[in-house]
This record gives sequence, C-alpha cells and structure tokens, in this order.
Amino acid sequence: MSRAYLALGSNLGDRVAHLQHAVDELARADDVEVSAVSRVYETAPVGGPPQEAYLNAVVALDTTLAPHDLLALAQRIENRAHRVRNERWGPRTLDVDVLLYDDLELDDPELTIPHPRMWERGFVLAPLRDVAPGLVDAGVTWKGVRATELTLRPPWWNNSSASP
Ligand code: GSY
Repeated sequence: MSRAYLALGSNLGDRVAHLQHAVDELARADDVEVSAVSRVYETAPVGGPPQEAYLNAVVALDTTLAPHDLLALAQRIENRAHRVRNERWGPRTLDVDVLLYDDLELDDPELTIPHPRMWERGFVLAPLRDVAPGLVDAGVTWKGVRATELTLRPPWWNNSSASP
C-alpha cells in the first residue's frame, strides 16, 4: 500500500460541489482508500488571466494503484466534472493533481512527483498541512489563503454507523 496526496481545486461553477464530487469518486474508486480530507480554503488565483477565487483542498489516500494509474484516475475524475482544457492557467471546474506518492521521485513527460510547483504554492501547502502536518512548517502563513467553514465529507461520514 502506498500513501499519496492529491490536490483539488475549482474556480468555475459550483466549486464546492466539484470538490465534493472528486472526494466521492476517489472514495468509490477500486484500490483507493481515502484516509483524510483537509479543510476547504478559498484562495486567490495564482498565474493565468484575471479569474475568480479558487476553492482548494487536499486528500490523503492509501492505494495499490501505480502512480500513472492514479494519474489516470485523477484525469477521469476531472473529465467527469466536464473539465475543458482551454487555457493553460485558466479557470477550471476541477483540477486534481498528484502531489506526492510515498517518497517517490519521478519525472517523465506525463507525470512529475513531487508535483513541481507544490512547495511554492500556499493554496497547496495550507490544506496539505491539515492532513500531513509533518510535511509543512507549522508557523508559515500565506497571503490570499483563507480557511473556510465548508467541509468535504467522504461518503462514509454519512453512514449512520460512523462517528460524528
Ligand atoms: O494548479 C491548480 C490550478 N490553479 C490554481 C488553484 O488551484 N488555486 C489557486 N489559488 N490558483 C491556481 N492557479 C491555478 S493554474
């Protein structure tokens, strides 16, 4: 079993519904166990044309999928959210990025792990710190990154046998 972290982002349409959709699809996927979901952050857009604020979160999961199979799953989830790849840094209904996969270092044309820009991005590091506090310094704050009261619930939290 490998531990992986995925970043979720949305700034088009029903942003929280898109993020929840991604959590649900990950939780339903074969060979994946969602182990934690961060808080939801509202974040100022980084790069690209002027665009609306994003909602961002990070999911921690355990998986037997190989890294490229995990990437394929992430892309299927984006496509089901009607993600259209128009502008490189432009607005999107749903972005699902593979950040980390165990201690793997990988750099090929389809996939780079760790994600190449993750350590510069507050919109990634703030939610990552929620689910992996050992990976991100406790004292750091980021401009344009605000924790919200929104929650992403993995499906099992709706199960009456689950703890509150
Ligand atoms: O790389 C993910 C898409 N993205 C984001 C994002 O998710 N959040 C913020 N705040 N800015 C972004 N710019 C891009 S591109």
